[in-house]
Amino acid sequence: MTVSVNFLLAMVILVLGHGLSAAGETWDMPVPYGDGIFHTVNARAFAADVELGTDGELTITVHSGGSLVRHPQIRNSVRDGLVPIGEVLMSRSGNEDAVFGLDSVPFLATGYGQAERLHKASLPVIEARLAKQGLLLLYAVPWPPQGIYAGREIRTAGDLAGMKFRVYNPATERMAALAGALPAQVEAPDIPAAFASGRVEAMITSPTMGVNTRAWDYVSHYHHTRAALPKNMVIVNRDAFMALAPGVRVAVMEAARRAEARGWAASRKEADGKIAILEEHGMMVVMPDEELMDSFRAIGDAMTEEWAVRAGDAGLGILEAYRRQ
Ligand code: PCA
Repeated sequence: MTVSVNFLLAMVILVLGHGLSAAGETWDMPVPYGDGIFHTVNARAFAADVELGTDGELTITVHSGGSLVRHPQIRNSVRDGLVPIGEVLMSRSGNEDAVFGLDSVPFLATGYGQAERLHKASLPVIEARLAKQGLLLLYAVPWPPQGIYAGREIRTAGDLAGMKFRVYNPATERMAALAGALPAQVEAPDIPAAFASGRVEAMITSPTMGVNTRAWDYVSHYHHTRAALPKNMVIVNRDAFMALAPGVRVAVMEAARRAEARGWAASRKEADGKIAILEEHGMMVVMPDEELMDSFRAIGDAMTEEWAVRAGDAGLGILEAYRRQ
């Protein structure tokens, strides 16, 4: 009898003790893109790693597709501590600070090797600018190279003139404007509706996003221009991060390191398979000839110069470091 009372007591303590450790902190993590997108899959794997690595002391709940916070508000929500952590497209903030827009300057870095070097060259400045806003960078992962979707074949950038063109950051807006197109900022979850309503008729984005939004329902041609590899970044509110126990912080950083490696590897694998899916759905996939590339490179060169002027000395330092590597 005594034994069984003790046993029961032990069970109660065990359950309570487990309850206490399981009742660690929970963080909401808004991410802008949908569940099928590899960035979101990676964010969920990151959250699972954190859960495991902290023994349940920190649980991160990923809210996809802008469901908790819409993309335009995610950065400020993390900065202001409304949510502790979130994912954003780094180059959305390119108007506020040119350095955030560097990875989207067209034709500056068009492959993964270049994108990696550009990221490394810009990382110290990016981290310093984020720190000024009370933000820490946990990891950053590029989208696959950006191509152009349209309802007919584009032979030169000038063919975009007059087209209502979906853009997603200041750099794509500028690129569209320089080509004579009519840029319209449309958030990713709204792309199908924007095409369906005629608000836009062409866009620049990755093969990933083309498949995710069923581009074949609205346009016929995909041009694999590989204009840039814009990155998503996962940022955390520094005060929220510093409030975590030291061991939890270490586990979060380790999960972030793994997420970055996993994300780059996943991104590298995306384009070929997604382009094949576009083709399977009847889209014409255009590998650009020199004329098309030259016309876009001219826009890219102009934008690189504009970027350097806006980014000042820090920007020149980054470009030099990038070109030196
Ligand atoms: N997808 C995001 C940004 C770049 C990309 O490939 C988008 O289209 O919104």
